[in-house]
Amino acid sequence: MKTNLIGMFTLCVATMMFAAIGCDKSSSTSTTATPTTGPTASEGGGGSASAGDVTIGFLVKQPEEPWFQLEWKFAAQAAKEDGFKLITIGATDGEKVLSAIDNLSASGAQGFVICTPDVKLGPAIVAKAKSRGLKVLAVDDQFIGNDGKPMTDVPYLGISARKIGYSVGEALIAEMKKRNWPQEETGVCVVTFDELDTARDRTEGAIEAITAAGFPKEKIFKAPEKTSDVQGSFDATNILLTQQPNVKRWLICSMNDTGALGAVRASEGRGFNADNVLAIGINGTDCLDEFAKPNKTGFFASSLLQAKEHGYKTAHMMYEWIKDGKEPPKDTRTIGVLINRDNYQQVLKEQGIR
Ligand code: FCA
Repeated sequence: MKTNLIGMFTLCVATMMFAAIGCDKSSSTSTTATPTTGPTASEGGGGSASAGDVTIGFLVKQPEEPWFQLEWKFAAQAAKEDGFKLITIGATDGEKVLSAIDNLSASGAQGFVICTPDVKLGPAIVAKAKSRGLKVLAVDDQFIGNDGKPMTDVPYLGISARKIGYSVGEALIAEMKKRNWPQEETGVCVVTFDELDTARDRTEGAIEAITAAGFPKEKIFKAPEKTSDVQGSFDATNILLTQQPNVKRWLICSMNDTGALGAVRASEGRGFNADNVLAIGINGTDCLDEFAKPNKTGFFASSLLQAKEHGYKTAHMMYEWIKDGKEPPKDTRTIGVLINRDNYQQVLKEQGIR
C-alpha cells in the first residue's frame, strides 16, 4: 500500500514546502514523486492535540504553472501553523483526480481543496468524495453541475473575475493613451479560453472596459487558445498575427499571465517588441521574470491576485471544517492589484510573497 501511495502521489510535506518553493517545483513535474521527508516532519508545529490527526489534500490542475506552486506554498504555511498534514497532488485529468481522491482516503485524509482540471467533473468529484467521506472545497475554478450551472452548494473561493478583467482593460487603454499610440494603428489581442467561466468573465470584463473607453469593436480580436498554457496562447496568437498583418501596435490581455506570456512571445517572433506591444496579465506570477529582465519586454503589467487567500485560507478553512465542523462560506471572492516593473518588488514584499 505504502509503495503504491508513494507511486501515485506527488507528496510534498508541509514543513519542507514551507521552507522552500523548490519542493513544489519538483512535485509539479511528476506524478511519481517521492516524499521529501519522514512522517513526523510532515506534521507542522503548533495547533491543538488532535490537529496532527488532520490530513488535507491540495489538488491542482496545472502543477507546472507558477500560480499553483504559489498556492501550494501558502497551503504549506497553513499546514505548518495549524499543525495538519498536507498532501499536494498535481491532478491533470479526470482519471488522476478520481484516483487521487481514493488515495487520499487511503492515507487518512478527511478533506481536500481542488482546482479541477475540468469544471464539468464537479458532480463526479463530489460523488467520489462523498463515497469516501471526504470534504471538498473548490478553489479558482468553480464546479459546473449536470445542469450546466455553477455548483453553488460546494464551498468555493475564486476571484472577482469580471471586475479584475475590467481593470486590466482600463489599464491597457490608460497606458496606450499615455504613450500616445494612434488608435488607428492599434489592435487588441484577447487570448480567450471561453470553456472556463472564470476565464471568460475575465476577458469579457477586459473587452467591456476597452469598448467603454471608445475603442472600436472591430479592432478587438479574439485568439482562442486550445490549452490554457504558454504554448496554447502562443499558437492562438500566431494565427491572429498572420490574419492581421496591418496592425502596427498590439494591446494584449488574457485570462492569466501564462496566456499573456505566450502572446508576447508570439509577437516577438513577428518582430514586435516593448515599443509596440503592451500586455497585461492576471496572477502576478509569470510576469515576474519578465519584469526582472534588464531590457523591457512587451509584458507591461499584471493584476496580482491574492495567492495567500487561495492557498493558505482555503487550506485553513478546510482544517477548521474538519476539526471544528465550521463549514466554509459557499462563495468567497478575491481581488487583484496592478503591478509593473516600477512597483512589483514593493507590493510583493507587502503581500509576503517575496
Ligand atoms: C484559474 C487560472 C489560474 C489562476 C486561477 C486564479 O485557475 O487557470 O491561472 O488565474 O484561476
